[in-house]
Amino acid sequence: MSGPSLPPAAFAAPELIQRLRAAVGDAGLVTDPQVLAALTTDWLGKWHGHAAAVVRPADTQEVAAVMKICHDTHTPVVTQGGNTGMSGGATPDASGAQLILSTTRLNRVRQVDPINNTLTADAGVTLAQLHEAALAHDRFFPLSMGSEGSCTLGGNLATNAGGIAVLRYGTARDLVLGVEAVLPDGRIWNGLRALRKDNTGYDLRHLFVGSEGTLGVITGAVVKLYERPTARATAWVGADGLDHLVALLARLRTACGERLAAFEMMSHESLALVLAHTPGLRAPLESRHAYHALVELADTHDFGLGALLESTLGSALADGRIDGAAVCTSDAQSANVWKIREGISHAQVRAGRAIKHDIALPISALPVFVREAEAALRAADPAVHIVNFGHLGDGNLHFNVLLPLDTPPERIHHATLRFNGLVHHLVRAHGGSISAEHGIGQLRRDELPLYKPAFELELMLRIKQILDPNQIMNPGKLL
Ligand code: FAD
Ligand code: 2HG
Ligand code: ZN
Repeated sequence: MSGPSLPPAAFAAPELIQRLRAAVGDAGLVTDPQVLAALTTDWLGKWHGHAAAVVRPADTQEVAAVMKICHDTHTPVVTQGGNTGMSGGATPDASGAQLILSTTRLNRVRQVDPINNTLTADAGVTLAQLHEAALAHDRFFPLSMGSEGSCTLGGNLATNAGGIAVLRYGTARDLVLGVEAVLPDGRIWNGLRALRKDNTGYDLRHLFVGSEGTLGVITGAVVKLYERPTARATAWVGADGLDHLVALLARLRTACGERLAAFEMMSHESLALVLAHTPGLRAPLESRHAYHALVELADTHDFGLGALLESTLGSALADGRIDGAAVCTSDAQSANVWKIREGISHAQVRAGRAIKHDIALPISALPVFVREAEAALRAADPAVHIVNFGHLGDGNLHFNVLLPLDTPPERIHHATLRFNGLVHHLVRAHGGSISAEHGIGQLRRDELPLYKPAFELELMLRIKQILDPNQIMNPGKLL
C-alpha cells in the first residue's frame, strides 16, 4: 500500500544544498561519496540506495530548520540513527532524491533524575551510552540487544525495539514516558514529560513509537529507569522438544517471579552455526539437544539466586522436562553463553543469505507452530536450512531460513516469496504477527496489507496524511 505520489523534488539542486548548509553549517552536511556509501547501505548489506546528501543537525532547532527546508522543497527525508535496523527502514531508495537526516550529532544525555527514575536524552545517543549514563547514577535502563553499541534511542523508539529483556520490562514502547519530535513541516512538538500518570487525552508519544521515520523526526525522549540488578545467575539448558522449554518457562515464572530476566532459545542448528563461525566460543553442554535455552535470573541483591535457579532446573531435570542443564559458575562462563546468543546474527551474515521471519506468537502456540512450519518448509525443500532462535520468554522467534552465500539473486527472490508465504500463513493461523520487533521498513511493506486489516491500514494512512501531507517522511517504507 502506498500514499499519494510525490511531486518532483528539488533534490540536490545547488540552492537546496546551499540552504541546508546555511541551516546546519559545514560540519552538519556530508557530501563525501565514501561516507555516503556507508550510510546508503544497511547493516545486512541487503539494501543499497543513493542519497542527495546527508545532513547531521547538531540540535533540535537545526532539525527543525532542515525539516522546514524539506517541507518547502518537497524533499523526501530518511531519518537514520545507528543504521542497524533489520528491515531496510533507514536506507534511501535508488533515486538519489532522498536526503538522509542522521541523528548522530544529537548525542547529549540531557538529564538523569534518580529520584524520579527517569533519563532524558537526545535521539542520537546510543543504547550503550544510555546504559552507562544510568549506571553512573546507580540506575538501570533495561532495553538490551546485540546492536546496543551502535543503535540509538531514536531508532529504538521508531522501531519499537524489543531485545532480551522484554519478558520483564517490556518493549521500547513500555519504557518511554515522553517524546520530543520535529514534524515534517518543521514545527517542534515538545512532549518531554517525565510522568507515569498523565490522562489528558490522546497519548501522542505512542504515535511516534513504531512509526519508522514516517511521521516526523524524534529528537529526544524521556525513558524509565529501574533499580540496578547487582546479582545475576545464568544457566544453559538443553531440551529435546520445544514444548519442554515452554513448560520450563512457566515453571521458572512460578518459582522465580520477577527475577526471571531472560529466556532466550536457540535450536541445535543455530548453536552449530554460531560455534562454526565465531572463534573462541565453547558449547556449554557436551550432550546434543534439539533446543537450547539461555536462562538468567537477576535481582537487586543476591537472595540466593544461584540456589533458586539450581533447584528449579534440578526439579525440571528430575521430571524429565529438560534433558541437560549447567548453571554458570564464573563471569567467563556467563560471558561465553551470552556471546553465543548475541553471535547468531553475525554468524548468519558470514554463513549465507538469511530469509528472515521475525514473528510473534502466543507462547502456548509456539511448539505446534514450529512443528507445522518446519514440516511446510521441508515439504517445499527437503534440504532447507532453518535457523530458529529468539526471545522465547516473550513469544518472539527469529524463524530464519539460510541460503548458501553463492545463491543467485533470482533464486533468493523466489525462495523468499515462497518461504515468506508458507511461514506467515501459519503465523496468521496461530494468531501471530509478521513483525515482532524489527518493524516493516521496506522488507515487509508489500506483505503488510495481506496480514493487517484494511481498516487499520486506512486509519494509519489517515494519520500519516494529517502529519505529513506532502508525504516527505520516509517514502516507500511501512505504508
Ligand atoms: P536505524 O537503523 O538507523 O533506523 C531504523 C528505523 O527507525 C528507520 O525506519 C529510521 O528511519 C527510523 N529512525 C531512526 N532514528 C529515528 C528518529 N530519531 N526519528 C524517527 N525515526 C527514526 N532489534 C530488536 O528489536 N531486538 C534485538 O534483539 C535486535 N538485535 C539486533 C542485533 C544486531 C546484531 C543488529 C545489527 C540489529 C539488531 N536489532 C534488534 C535491530 C536494530 O538494532 C533495532 O531495530 C534498533 O532499534 C535500530 O536502531 P537504529 O538507531 O540503528 O535505527
Ligand atoms: C536477535 O534477536 C536480533 O539477535 C536479530 O533480533 C535477529 O538476526 C536475526 O534474525
Ligand atoms: Zn531479536
